[in-house]
Amino acid sequence: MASTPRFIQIHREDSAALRHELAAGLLAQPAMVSPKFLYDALGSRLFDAITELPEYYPTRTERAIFDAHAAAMAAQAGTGRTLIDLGAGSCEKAARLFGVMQPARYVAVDISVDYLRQALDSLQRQHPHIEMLGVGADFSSSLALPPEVGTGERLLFYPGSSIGNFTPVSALRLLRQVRSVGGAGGALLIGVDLVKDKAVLERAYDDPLQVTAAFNLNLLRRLSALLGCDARIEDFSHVALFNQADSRIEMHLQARRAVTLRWPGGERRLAQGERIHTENSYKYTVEGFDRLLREAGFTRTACWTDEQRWFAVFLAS
Ligand code: AVI
Repeated sequence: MASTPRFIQIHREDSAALRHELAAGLLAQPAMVSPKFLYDALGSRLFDAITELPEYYPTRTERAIFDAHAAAMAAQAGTGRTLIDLGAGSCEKAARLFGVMQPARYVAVDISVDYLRQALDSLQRQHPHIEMLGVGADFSSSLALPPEVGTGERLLFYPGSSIGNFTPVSALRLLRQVRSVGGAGGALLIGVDLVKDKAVLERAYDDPLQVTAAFNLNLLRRLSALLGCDARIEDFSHVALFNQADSRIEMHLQARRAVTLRWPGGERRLAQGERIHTENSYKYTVEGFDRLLREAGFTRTACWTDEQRWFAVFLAS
């Protein structure tokens, strides 16, 4: 019987590479910064606050789908698997499934094991019969898991529609890697946000309380800290819009006046109204995402949605 989780840190942050990536993005036309920079300690807290907002429907809608259909999902996926939680964070979403899924082993993957330690320690006390492993890995560029994950049948879990933050080409690449990491008999349980009314979408990403604005603007603090430039929050405003042609919500930071960002070795001038593109959140149709899963090599799929068809959970094997 396991009593303490194990932790393995694979990913090491390379600050020179991060600075290089940030500078290259700022110098691009149009300027962009990867959404991964949104998640420092404050950014992660602001994102947690977003998930509590009435306008941000994805979190509660996905939770309702799991509450209504977890037993059916477990019946199809099979119990006693190794549950691999991609981007586990607080591990809360996976923990809610332990009762029905009865995993033999739980592997929580996040960029840093430090985020996982507390959550996994307390989860282990509540579920001493489940072997637990924390893996610090950045799977956004490539998904590789250490041998300690073991040889049990794998169920990969990727909730929250985080797949929407990848371009469809990168999403396909990640899904192919998930299929290969799952191995023979592997399966994937994934949450996907669906296309809906533009007004509903835009309100979810531009809430009246301005929590999403703070989440986006906080990126400027990260920029200043990592790159050593003096990006002033009051010089920018939050913009969120639904790009119908590409089926994605886009977040931008728009210069309120002409701004020059200077850092050691470079500078970027932004005219008034010019934008830094900070995030895409792709919205799929059920048919479109099913096609993507099949293109990635999954052959059997099942899908559950809420009554309004705002969000979908797919099980693919
Ligand atoms: C993490 N990800 C799925 C969120 C989304 O909806 O794309 C990030 C987010 N950005 C603004 N609000 C929430």
